[in-house]
Amino acid sequence: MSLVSRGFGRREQRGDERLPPGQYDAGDTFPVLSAGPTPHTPLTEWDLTLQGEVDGLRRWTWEEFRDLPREAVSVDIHCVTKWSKFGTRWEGVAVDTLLDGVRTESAYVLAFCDGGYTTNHRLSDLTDGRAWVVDTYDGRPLAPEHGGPARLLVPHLYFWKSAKWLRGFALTRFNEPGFWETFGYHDRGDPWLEQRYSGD
Ligand SMILES: Nc1nc2c(c(=O)[nH]1)N[C@H]1C(S)=C(S)[C@@H](COP(=O)(O)O)O[C@H]1N2
Ligand SMILES: [Mo]
Repeated sequence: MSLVSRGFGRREQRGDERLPPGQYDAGDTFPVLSAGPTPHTPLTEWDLTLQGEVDGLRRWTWEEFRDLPREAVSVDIHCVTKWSKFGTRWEGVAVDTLLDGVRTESAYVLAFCDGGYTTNHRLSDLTDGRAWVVDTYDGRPLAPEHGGPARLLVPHLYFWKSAKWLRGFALTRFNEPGFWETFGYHDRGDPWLEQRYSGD
């Protein structure tokens, strides 16, 4: 077996059990990856809605959203372009809190955003304390380029599943691929199973 590092000019961090296969530690950097321009929706026009196959539309204005029970989370994040970032600190509202009292037959969710980006999820990936709508990063209001005023955070899946500039969720009975999922990325995107592209 060769001891020569494969490293494509990047530090390889073997042996760090926080790194999913094929990923590297981005350290203190926090790359910005956006498919289009950064939207700047005024908070007075912002709302978050839960729609689709639900027993009734739910809608929160910015102030109502800010009054919901909040949680602080510290999580590792993993981008499909292979950087990972450890111990990122966020605050926001658990998706469980938004779904409290909602009756639905849906097993799928399409997250939608200002700017038109979408990403699909199994509802089960957003519940049981595994997903949040976050509006602060590292103790400060979430910067627009990273998805402010609020973004979805689903740290157990590749980071394209964490929709920036989130405006709501459409609950759907059938799975509808989102933006990157229609361009050949994996439907679920579990970094530990290295589900980067459809077929992985
Ligand atoms: N609305 C929206 N959300 C998005 C994206 C985007 O282009 N638009 N890019 C996704 C991708 S591919 C990644 S890796 C992360 C990047 O988040 P960051 O820019 O905060 O690092 O946001 C995801 N969420
Ligand atoms: Mo990404």
